[in-house]
Amino acid sequence: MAKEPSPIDELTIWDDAKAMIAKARREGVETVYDRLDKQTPHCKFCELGTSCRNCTMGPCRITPKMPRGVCGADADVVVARNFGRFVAGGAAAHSDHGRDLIEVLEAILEGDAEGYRIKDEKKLVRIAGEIGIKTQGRQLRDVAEELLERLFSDFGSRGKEVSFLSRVPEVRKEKWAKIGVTPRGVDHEIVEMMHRTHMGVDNDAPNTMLHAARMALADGWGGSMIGTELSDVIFGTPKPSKSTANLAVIKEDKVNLLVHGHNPVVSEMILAAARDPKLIARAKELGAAGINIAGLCCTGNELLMRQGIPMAGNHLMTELAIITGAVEAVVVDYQCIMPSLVQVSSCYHTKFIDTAKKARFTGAIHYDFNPKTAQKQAYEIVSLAVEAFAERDPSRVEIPGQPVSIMSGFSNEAVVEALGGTLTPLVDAIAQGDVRGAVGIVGCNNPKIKHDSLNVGLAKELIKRDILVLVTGCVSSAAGKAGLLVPEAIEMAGPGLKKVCGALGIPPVLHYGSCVDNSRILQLCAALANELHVDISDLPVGASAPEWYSEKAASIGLYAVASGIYTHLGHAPNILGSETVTNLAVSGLEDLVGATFFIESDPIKTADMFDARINAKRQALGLDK
Ligand code: CUV
Ligand code: SF4
Repeated sequence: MAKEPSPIDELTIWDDAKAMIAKARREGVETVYDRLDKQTPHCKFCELGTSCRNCTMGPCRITPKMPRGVCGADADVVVARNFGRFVAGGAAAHSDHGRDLIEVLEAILEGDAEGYRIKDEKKLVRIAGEIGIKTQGRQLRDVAEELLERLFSDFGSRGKEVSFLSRVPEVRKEKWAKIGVTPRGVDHEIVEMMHRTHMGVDNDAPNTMLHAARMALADGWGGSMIGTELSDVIFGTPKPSKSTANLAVIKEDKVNLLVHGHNPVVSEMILAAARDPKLIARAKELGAAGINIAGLCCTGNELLMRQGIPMAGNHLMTELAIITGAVEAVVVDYQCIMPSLVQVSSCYHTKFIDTAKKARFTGAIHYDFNPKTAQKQAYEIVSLAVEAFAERDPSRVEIPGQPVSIMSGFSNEAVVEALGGTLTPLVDAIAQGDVRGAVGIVGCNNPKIKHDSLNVGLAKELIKRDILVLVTGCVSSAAGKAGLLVPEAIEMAGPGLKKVCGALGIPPVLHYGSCVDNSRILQLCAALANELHVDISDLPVGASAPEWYSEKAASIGLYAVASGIYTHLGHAPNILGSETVTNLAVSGLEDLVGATFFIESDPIKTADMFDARINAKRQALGLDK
């Protein structure tokens, strides 16, 4: 007998989402929620992390009655290996994205990337200098070429440490060296993890876990940081700007093209093509008022941060956006793109277009996007979207609600500028207690958790307590829709935060970018620690991924902890089958790196935990008596 579908009110906090889930049910379109119902209950062994498929003597399941796999591996070894490979997936995803940006920079320097250029030359020179490249009296091109070589070599296996460790406080680097987690090279650490987790290699759970930390650090201070910094160099460093969010940014009278994925290399070109007068004229010929580019997930964040495009929604809104019936095309690059979007698109007139050789979707229109031909390809893609407008069925269009205003574009450069050129005013505000501390709320949605309930619940609870919130990834759309990303949101904040943000004209929740841009938060923490001559773990800061789902989020969480940042997860990763691994994550790491994970599903209790931690750190710094 088929199960009753879950009541819509329990699935999401948003009216726009509820309206589209109801429409999907009426129209018989399957969504993530239907599939979750079918997959529930999940495999208990996999949930606990105690199933192993690493060789064909197995697969093995570990239980009290069968405490060892065929090879002899116990629950600790199996759980640690599984977690190690899980984090490897995330570190690889961010870092391969980072490498793609180096390749675009290379193509620009070789004159092979029409349409792309170095937009922020000053930043290129600055970051080159930061990693020890001589910049004075040299041509931009020479500096850029050396930077390119250095960043490529950060992926390799000859280095002693990735370049951007130059930003890390010395005390932190000493801690890493002492426990052997200094990240040497991005690919090096990821490959070594695959090696260690082969049968018969690393059979000591804590040892595997430490390597997972090292690999995550190679992501945060390596692959992701390269992704962020080169995106700024090529497409411009974000500055505060206004935009809008939620499904109502999709316009009934326009050609709507949604960009989805993570890498701005494709979507920036799509946006440029959408401004082509010929394409706009053609759209008008077909009866549309124009061409509207809106964002989903992190590609959306990248374009929102730099170009101010509106944000249609986060991870759990991606299917629902198409269900409006008003989307002519979804153009994707890679990561977090549910393969179901091909099926959902086929229920409407929507063209689903993939653009990366390494991320193809059966049933999609494929473009082998590359810097050399990007301009022409982007033109063709937007043209496909425009022509699809003629196929739209107006009787199936329903766009719920009204867009909400948001403010975005808070790079560290922009924040420092807003503060008058240095971080000192922020340090002073923290010292005086107006800003008691800061927490980065990051990561995804997960259909197991009421959509955005924790993301929004936690942000609101923290700003009430004068804790500044920085958001990235899918939490940013959530915060935006909740009205937290505008200066007026200070009305929801505590008195101290209200005073400081009010004076600066900024929101109490700052949109810091996409998932790779969590590296901006790392950099900020390092800069604050350096300014105060302390370690990152001494700062009154925290991180949280309330509704995370992805391997990437696990890597982010782990590099945050390994960098000394106390980190919350709304639900546990699949490690609970090992007491050793679980205890290490939630307490043992404190002694090693000065921070741990904590797992909590209630936003108020989570805020209490951050509060207590921030108080303790403030006292230790002598800020509060
Ligand atoms: Ni990279 S990783 S669901 S889009 S934040 Fe969004 Fe952000 Fe998680 Fe994915
Ligand atoms: Fe089983 Fe060991 Fe093979 Fe894993 S590696 S499947 S535990 S025999």
